[in-house]
Amino acid sequence: MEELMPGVFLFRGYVNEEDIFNTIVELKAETPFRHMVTPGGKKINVAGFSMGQCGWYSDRRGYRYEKIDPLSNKPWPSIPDYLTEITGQAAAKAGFEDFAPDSCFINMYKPGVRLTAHIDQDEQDFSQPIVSISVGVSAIFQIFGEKRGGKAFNIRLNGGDLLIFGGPARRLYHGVKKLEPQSHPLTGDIRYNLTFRKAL
Ligand code: MD6
Ligand code: FE
Repeated sequence: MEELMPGVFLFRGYVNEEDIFNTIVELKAETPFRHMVTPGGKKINVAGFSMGQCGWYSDRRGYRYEKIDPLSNKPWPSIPDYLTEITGQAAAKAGFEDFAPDSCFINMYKPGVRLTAHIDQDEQDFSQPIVSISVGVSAIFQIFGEKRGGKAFNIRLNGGDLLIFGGPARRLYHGVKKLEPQSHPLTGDIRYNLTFRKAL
């Protein structure tokens, strides 16, 4: 574990990508990746869906956590126990003792897709970190600071890496640079990122 800046902890090659890739393949058959829209009506370029007791959702009505998937009218699939364990253990090593995620958002990136700078602030308790796991091709994760622009702190996230974003970093602007075309033995040219949260 490396602390890259206060509240940002990187665990290189911490997870088994194959297990997580298999989980994603199972889940996406039931709960498809979808492009949501912002409250302003813009299509979000990164496709995603959730697991857990609630899922992050965005449409014309705003950003929020939904207990029922508005697309299927069914609850989100549950978070597999092995992922609750891995993320809880890593969080504890970084000093977040009682992290128990109730939601995980799964993002899918194709080449050319980027995630614009944002703050994750739809959760109830900002003393709880977000734990991120990357699978597939690598991407550059950028941390900007308290404002959207300016010079970023760049972190290359590879498949298998786990990142903790908490404490003083929890509400900093961050994003993901445009995905470069690359090839990965499990995922082809795709990157997945899973962000585990305590939302409620
Ligand atoms: C991604 N991650 O890595 C997007 N947010 O694809 C995030 O937006 C993120 O990695 C909060 C905390 C950790 C993250
Ligand atoms: Fe985020």
